[in-house]
Amino acid sequence: MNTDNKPQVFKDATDFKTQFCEECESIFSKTYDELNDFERYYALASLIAGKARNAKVDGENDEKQVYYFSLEFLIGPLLDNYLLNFGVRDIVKAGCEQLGTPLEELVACEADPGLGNGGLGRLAACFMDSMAALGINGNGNGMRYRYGLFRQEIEGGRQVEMVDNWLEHGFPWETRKNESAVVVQFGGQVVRHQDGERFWFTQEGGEKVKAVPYDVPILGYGAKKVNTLRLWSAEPATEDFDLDAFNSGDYAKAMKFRSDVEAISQILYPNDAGEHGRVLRLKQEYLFVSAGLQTILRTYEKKFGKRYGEKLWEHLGDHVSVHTNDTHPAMCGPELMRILVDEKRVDFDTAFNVARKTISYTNHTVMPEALEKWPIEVFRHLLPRLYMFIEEIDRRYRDTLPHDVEGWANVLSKTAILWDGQVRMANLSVIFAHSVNGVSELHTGILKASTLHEFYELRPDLFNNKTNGISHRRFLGNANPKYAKLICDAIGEGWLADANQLSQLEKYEDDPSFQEEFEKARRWSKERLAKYIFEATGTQLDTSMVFDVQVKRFHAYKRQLLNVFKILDLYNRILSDSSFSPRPTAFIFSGKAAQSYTFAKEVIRLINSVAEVVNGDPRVNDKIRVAFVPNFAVSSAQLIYPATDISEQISWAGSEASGTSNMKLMMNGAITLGTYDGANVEICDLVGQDNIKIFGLRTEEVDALRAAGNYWAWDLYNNDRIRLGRIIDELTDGTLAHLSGNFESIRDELSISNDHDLVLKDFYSYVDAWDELAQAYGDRRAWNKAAIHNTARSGYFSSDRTIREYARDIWHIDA
Ligand code: DL6
Repeated sequence: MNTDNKPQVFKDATDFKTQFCEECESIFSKTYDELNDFERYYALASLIAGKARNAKVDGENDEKQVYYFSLEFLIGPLLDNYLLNFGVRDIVKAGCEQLGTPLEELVACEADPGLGNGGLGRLAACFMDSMAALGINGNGNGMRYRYGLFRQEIEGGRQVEMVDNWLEHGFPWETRKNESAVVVQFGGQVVRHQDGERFWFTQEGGEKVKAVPYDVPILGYGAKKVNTLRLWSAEPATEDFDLDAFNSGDYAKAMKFRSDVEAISQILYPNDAGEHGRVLRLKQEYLFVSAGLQTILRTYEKKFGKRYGEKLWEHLGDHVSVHTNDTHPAMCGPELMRILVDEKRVDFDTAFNVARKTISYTNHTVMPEALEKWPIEVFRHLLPRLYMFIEEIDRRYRDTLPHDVEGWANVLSKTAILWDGQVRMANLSVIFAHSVNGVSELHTGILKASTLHEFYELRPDLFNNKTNGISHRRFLGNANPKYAKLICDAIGEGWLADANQLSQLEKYEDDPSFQEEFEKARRWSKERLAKYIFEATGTQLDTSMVFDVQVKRFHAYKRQLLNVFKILDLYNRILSDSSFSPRPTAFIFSGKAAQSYTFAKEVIRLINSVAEVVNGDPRVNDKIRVAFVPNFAVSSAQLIYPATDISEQISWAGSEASGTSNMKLMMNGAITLGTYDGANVEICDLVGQDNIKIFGLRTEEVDALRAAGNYWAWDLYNNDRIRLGRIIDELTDGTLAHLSGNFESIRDELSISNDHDLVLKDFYSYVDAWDELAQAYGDRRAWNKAAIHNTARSGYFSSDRTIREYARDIWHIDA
């Protein structure tokens, strides 16, 4: 695939081979032939990274700079994506072929940096891709974790966490920028100074940390724009160490300071591991916020200092947008004020107004337990000067909250920043933002109606929705090469730049030859995945089966358990009723559970135990198979999405903010089996009821059920000992125990929580919906029509659309 107006990176395959071989020699001082595959990959990536860095950059324009602050950027492998964006994939593929190593083999050598937990981090990476594609000055600001999220292995069915040493062999895409390092200060005391009328504060003592940036070029599609993702690493600010300890031979003690500082950028925290109170996490948050803002202000001052003179800082928000991805960068508001007041001598009120004009905030969760809070004592001790700003803003907020507001005391208790000994980061984010958005229509509605309701009543103008999107270039263009080619052959390549053009596929939905090619592409992707799964797990999948996929983080609300219950139900029914013949299906799971999330880890063990039973039982294994693909990551996701027939999106209604695997899968032509939750609702609106399968309680029904307080989950167990009750019994009766024991804790959780996640409640509706959908697979023509229709309607879910909306409504720039 080539792009219009692409810069000439390689004239042809011969030119590519010459440059590639030269790069091999310059990096390794060896010829191409003497290198192994990894070294060849490394040389190719270095060549492409160099071209990305040197690509003609129009970054020096005067247009607004957007800084996207996110503690996670799940960027995935970059090589194949950059070849697509440069428009040289075909040339490079041909050149590699001629040299004797297929491009796919080199691409497979690339490390997959685990710098994110899941949806939130991947969203940030998709946004970087779209900002560059749309020509927006989009700068990513995040952390360069030495170790990514753990690497997941499965032993005896259990998840085992291993270190993700993604930097082990170097990362050819990054450049360390020593000259751009800044100092970030922790701890110490605040000292008041006075000179006549004027007084000011400084933070003395404590710990000084050097934040060193590593820059990754972000190449936009068509290579017209190269932005930067800046990732910060923590190092000691001075080479000081405990000389006495060193001289007396206690090297460990002498180096302790260094390792304490370096620990700040050592690991990424799992997002549901009960991080509250962990000082290291708070340090990470402050480090990337402070370092990012210091850099932004330095760049801005240099560029606009002369133009605006004394009014310089009042114009910050005209030229800079700071977008905060969830609450992890919530300290942007007070930190911006601190720098403006303490270092730039801006008065307090002006600084607050500048901060609010500059900063915007996206909320990504409605789960109350996921709303971040920090104990005041921990916070004040670590960030004493910053805390003073928070306290003062909180005081002023309380003072100005109108006393005639209905339910004043309740409103204050919900919206104040400081409450009950805690700093509430969501409230801090809202109070410092000129825009607060949710990530799907349903989610934004829930924010307004409940999670942030009191804020919404006070300031409805702040709130808006920005339904998430995904990079269609990566998740269809790169991930699904056969289908992407088919699409290009049918409608041209314009859809890569403009995903709305996918709608042109509608005229092919019923076309028998297009359908036939679609089936071939799907079969190829299924075979590719089956091979990968066999090599990773030893599980053999028959590609004529329906591939039914649930891939995402493991969390109770996402209800992987409901899916397992369905599989057990099928298993039991096949064994007890010889006339029962479900559509042959391979159930594929993948995803990680946070290390400390016992329930989620038990569900992983359950899936693997069920897989062991089902796959090993010849009475059923031609009808159902189960596979758990270890170590879910962007790279394995790109193999799974294109091979999927049924996309499982089964969180209970009102729990998933948006979901993005639902979009990636429907874009690849999978049919969604889902609840009316998150962005499923919008998928349903776009594809129509005939091309999606919705089941289960709706949000209003969930709310009503919880409000009524008369749901007794165990009645369902008692009333049906044949199907639902039997499955629950099987958790503890030894049926599934031979891999690594029974599942008492899952049964207990269902009972003690009274089925909080409505697994039992939605069970029948779910199983019936699955049955109908799987049977529909038999009508190949109708199925393929629906699948192609899903792709045709998926243009809306390109992150290009989402970013255009952010640009227009929040950052106020043309894109
Ligand atoms: O907005 C991206 C992504 C959504 O698609 C998911 O629905 C949502 O669960 C996820 N949220 C988070 C935040 N978690 N916490 N805390 O990852 O964001």
